[in-house]
Amino acid sequence: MNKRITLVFGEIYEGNQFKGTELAPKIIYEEILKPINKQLNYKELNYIDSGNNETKNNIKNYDNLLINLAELKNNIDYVFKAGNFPFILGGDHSIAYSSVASFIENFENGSIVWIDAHSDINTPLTSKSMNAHGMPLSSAIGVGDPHFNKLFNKYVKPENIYLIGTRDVEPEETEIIEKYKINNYSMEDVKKRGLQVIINEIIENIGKNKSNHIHLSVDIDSLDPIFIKGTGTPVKNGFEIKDLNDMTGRFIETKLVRSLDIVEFNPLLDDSNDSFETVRQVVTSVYKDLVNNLL
Ligand SMILES: [Mn+2]
Repeated sequence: MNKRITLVFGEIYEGNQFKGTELAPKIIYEEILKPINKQLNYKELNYIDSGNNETKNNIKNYDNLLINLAELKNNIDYVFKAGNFPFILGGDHSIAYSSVASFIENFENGSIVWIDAHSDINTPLTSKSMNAHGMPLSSAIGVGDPHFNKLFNKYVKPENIYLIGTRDVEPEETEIIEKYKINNYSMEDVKKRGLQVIINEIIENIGKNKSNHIHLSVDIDSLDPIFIKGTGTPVKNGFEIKDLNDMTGRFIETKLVRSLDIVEFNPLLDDSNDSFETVRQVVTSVYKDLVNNLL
């Protein structure tokens, strides 16, 4: 098979409250992926830029975000059309409007595995912060902001969404999760039932729903803040790095993963460089698993 990974940069910060996440894609590319790629002696790694357009109207970044997310989606569409694997480097989690929209257009009945401390399913009616990175999943199922919904030509079936590691979910989000029967495996569930049991159950359910395709969205704030200070909305009681790497590995081994995001690393909030080391471990693990299993 001649499939190859194409990196898609989502240089976007407008979905969250801090500048900085727009810097992560280039840092991850230069400092982490280029060296691994050399080590693996793997084909040349291509990338496409998106998200650094000038702001016209910065009111809650609405217009600017829509322009940048549309560009990012086009770039991901292009990677799929070329028969390649889009590996999307955020950016804040708003980049997932684009990655999920493109994925679901390409893969009918696809599943979304969302590893995150938050459920990111607020709507403009429920959100307190009005930051778009807390809302992509509401648009993915067609109940979010009407203009952001329009990024989607098709919506994701709510029963095909799997949240893992949640521990900061607002009551209004819980209502949406319950109303639409979204699968929510909280951190409490993970601790009670065990991570492997939950991963097995998700993989089994994806099979039962005859969904042969997965988009994996990895928010770095799923990790415990001990490992990742360099992120805008850390929440305690998160995953160990090893657990996150095991988890992404298990999903990638199914060979059903068609696209993948890594989001919310903010180099400007990383005062000790420890967070960068964490990101290096996570990105390296994911990249090696992709190269070994999919290509
Ligand atoms: Mn998130």
